[in-house]
Amino acid sequence: MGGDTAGTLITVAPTGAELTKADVPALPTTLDELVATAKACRAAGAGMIHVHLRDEQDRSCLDPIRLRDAVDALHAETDLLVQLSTGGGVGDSFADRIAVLDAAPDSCSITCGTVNFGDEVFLNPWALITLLHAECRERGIVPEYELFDLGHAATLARLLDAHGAPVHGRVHADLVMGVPGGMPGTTAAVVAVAAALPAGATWSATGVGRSALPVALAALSAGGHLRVGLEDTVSYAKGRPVRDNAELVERAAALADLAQRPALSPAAARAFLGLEPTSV
Ligand code: KMH
Ligand code: ZN
Repeated sequence: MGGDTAGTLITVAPTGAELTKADVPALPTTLDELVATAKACRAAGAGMIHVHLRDEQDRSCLDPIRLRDAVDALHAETDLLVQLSTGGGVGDSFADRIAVLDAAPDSCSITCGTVNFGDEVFLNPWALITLLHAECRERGIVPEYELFDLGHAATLARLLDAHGAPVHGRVHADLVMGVPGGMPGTTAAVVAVAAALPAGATWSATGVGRSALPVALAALSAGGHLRVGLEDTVSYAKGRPVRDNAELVERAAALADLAQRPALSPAAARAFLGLEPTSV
């Protein structure tokens, strides 16, 4: 299944594109809040941050200048790997989603197929997937292939067969589980998707909502890595809202310690994903 590293890559997804600050006050929606969140999550054990930005109206924002500013600020203030979302929100155009790469992140998400997304549809046609994959290789950006369904693992295999490996040859996927319309956040689904990945691929998993803990525990036991954050989970336990993103990273790091696969530092995460060490 891949992913048999001695440590655990913990990615924090602090904001997402769907929840509102009014509903979830702990959501970091300004650049200052994002940087403060990144520092706290770094201290708690995160190695990478998965970034969505918001505009003044709290909507998904793919403004190229703001994205560049965010990547620069996160690199200046932390040593986290910076992963930009090319998924954006369901209403974002393909052109804007592709232009995200101009901000030169370390990594970006590439979702490997269309999926029902609650009452909406998250569109990821083959042509968009192949274009993002090719652009990432051209620009030296490490993709993280987002899989919302078992069929997306088949699309990832097809992509690598037809268009070759990503830059540095490392294939890393992220299983996003429990989205209404996607695969369920269950141990059985973790095992099925992990088994369907291309040989040698590594993977993280995140469970939306109440599937957060079952998915994290299943992922650790199956050799996978962890993504946590308010993008996916707003309840820490039944009836108890998450305090902030760092609380979710702390819990993930504690689980990784228990599994005797402690959190990878950003430098170790960089090596794990095949990226060159930073010069600082
Ligand atoms: N906001 C979702 C529609 C990604 O970041 O690449 C898409 C998403 C996936 O969050
Ligand atoms: Zn995302």
